[in-house]
Amino acid sequence: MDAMTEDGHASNREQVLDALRDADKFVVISHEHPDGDALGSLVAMQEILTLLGKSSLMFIDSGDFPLPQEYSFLSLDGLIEAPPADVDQRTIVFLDCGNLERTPAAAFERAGANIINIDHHHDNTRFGNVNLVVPDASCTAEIVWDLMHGLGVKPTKTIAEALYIGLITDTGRFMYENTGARAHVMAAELIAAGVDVHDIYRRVYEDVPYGKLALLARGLANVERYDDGRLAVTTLSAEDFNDAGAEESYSEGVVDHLRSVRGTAVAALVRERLSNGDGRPAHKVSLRATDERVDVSRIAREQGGGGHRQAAGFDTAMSHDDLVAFLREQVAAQL
Ligand SMILES: [Mn+2]
Repeated sequence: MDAMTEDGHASNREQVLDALRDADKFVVISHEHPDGDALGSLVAMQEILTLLGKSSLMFIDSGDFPLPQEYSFLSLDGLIEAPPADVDQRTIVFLDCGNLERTPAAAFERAGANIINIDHHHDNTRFGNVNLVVPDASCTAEIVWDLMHGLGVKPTKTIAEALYIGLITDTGRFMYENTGARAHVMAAELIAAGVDVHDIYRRVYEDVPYGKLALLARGLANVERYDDGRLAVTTLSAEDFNDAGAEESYSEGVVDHLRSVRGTAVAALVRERLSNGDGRPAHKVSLRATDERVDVSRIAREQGGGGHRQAAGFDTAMSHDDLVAFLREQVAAQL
């Protein structure tokens, strides 16, 4: 890749390419509540390995279904929802996972596991046997795209569409700070390989179920602003989801409406978990930074979460008042 700002990046890339070439059996896996980059990277890597003649399976936890409807058209060939019987013989490829806590993959953490870790989160814990962490990459799909070239694979339409979805969703359609010339070069190549830009736009950003709009209306109605608007917080309760007829994934994007407001330094969405009562905290907090002095991944890490400087998240059992007090304190400390 052009961006080699990290020590050892080139040798890590070669190590990962060797590991992908040498093994014959894989499981590809990503984080819980997979977003466009997680799913795009998974589907693309699955197809790349399959084209190389490897036996590859793609793991998505059964609890993550139904997938967000905007990605439901992606091909899920090779999907498994539980670890396969021969998991011990397979190399595990983690994509877009900053740490092992953000994956439903406890079953894959075992002694002697051979793990390849491919990611762009700057706070990645380097949990793999081989790690390719490229914080300058706009998305994990961009790293997969680079590896695809290294492996001599030509993008099929499936690969091109999957990588393009990772690219547009993680760059906010080429508008976020992480968007560089490389993202546009990648887009140009994927379009040449068969991506129908308008068709993907319609599938991912239009064709919105009404429940998503109804949930957004609630999210906008519940906004609270603190400290002259520097912190904007909105809340979606289980009742809001129910009243709106919304699925859990429909809250994706709500927080971005708050971030766009003048004077906002940090926007937060606090949503109640609808699924899995397996002892996890009841609320999930998504953070977005608008002020470049603020690193929201630092705030998330204080609570055991993680992410990027401008987008991060964590789970919490705090009361609403305690949570707001915590966020105000953390934002003030960084401004
Ligand atoms: Mn990503």
